[in-house]
Amino acid sequence: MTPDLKHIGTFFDIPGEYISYEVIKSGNINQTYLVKYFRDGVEKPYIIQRVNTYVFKNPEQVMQNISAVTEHIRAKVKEKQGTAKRNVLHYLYTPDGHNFAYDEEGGFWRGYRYIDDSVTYNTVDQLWILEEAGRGFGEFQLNLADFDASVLFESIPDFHNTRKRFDRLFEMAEKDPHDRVKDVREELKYLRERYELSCTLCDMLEKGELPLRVTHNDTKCNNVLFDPVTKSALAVIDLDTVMPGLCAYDFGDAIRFGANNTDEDDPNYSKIFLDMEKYKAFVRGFIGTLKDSLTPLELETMHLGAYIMTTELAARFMLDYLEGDVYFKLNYPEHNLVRTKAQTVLAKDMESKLGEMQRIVLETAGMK
Ligand code: GN1
Ligand code: MG
Repeated sequence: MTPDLKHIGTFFDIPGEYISYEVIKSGNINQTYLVKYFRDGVEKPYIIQRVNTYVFKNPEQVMQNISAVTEHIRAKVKEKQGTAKRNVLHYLYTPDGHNFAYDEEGGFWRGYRYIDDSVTYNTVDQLWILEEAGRGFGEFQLNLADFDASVLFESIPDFHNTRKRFDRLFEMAEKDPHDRVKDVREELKYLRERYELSCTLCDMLEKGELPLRVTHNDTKCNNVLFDPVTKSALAVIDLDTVMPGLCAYDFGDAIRFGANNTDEDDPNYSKIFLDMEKYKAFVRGFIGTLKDSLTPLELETMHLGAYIMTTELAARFMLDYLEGDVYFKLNYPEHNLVRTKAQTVLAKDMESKLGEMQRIVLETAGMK
């Protein structure tokens, strides 16, 4: 069912004449639309999103986080470059000053101006894109290094608490409400065997061995906007999950997604492996940018973030499959099953490469 986007646009008083919309397919949680208006003789594109309030229970808090983080980055970039016009998003405001609006059915909407001529890359086969995405996410973290994390709400509690994620999965596997455990026996066994390894980073965080930073927490490379001409990263988007977290989670999720040889949900499992050239390219950009701001232990454990983000997501996809597909959007009925298997295959491949992965990070940081 398609909502009336022309009507939604009126909540934000978008100037000009409504022309059309198209559905943006990427993203597993929110519904995203590219909406076009005609103004001053040209087409003006906007992104309009309906936020998934099953996932984000308190969407107004999410918008407060986004606004605080966006303004902080805007000021930082302006200080450095004189202008931040194309480096942060401009959210749409309602006449009464909110950066969100509810529709008549209670749906939660927000929007922003599309940054002119910016592009994203969904699958990455060119190494410069990965390196530049790494630099973009690295800069993002540097820009937030002095941000007061205490003003942030936890938009999804325990988002990367791997231990809790696994515990929830194992509980659901006991209940098996949809009789689906039989489809994931092998993957479940693997995750059980790797439970302690997967909890390494969250245990170190709990013991205070790793510092909590303000992190993005969902660092797919299609969350970086690029300038197609200069080929540089312009802005980091999808700030719904900006929260205190570990640097290794941002590093790891980006590797999990971007350095996979294929799509994260490729049903052709034989194509799935960690491409070490892609890995190196992202490390150059990300670690190259952040190395002086990280502790030796963060650098020594960074590579584990990639493995852990992969087993954690395998556990999350599996949990959703066992629970009856309530969280992630599906393109077909077995989508969560395929995603679970694909992430498990990737984790197994990474496991065999952990030594080399660590060596590359340390070498790039000048520690070897
Ligand atoms: C979800 O919707 P999207 O693509 O931004 C999910 C991430 C997962 C990702 C897997 C809030 O992100 O954590 O890594 O799918 N976001 C949330 O593709 O759960
Ligand atoms: Mg996201």
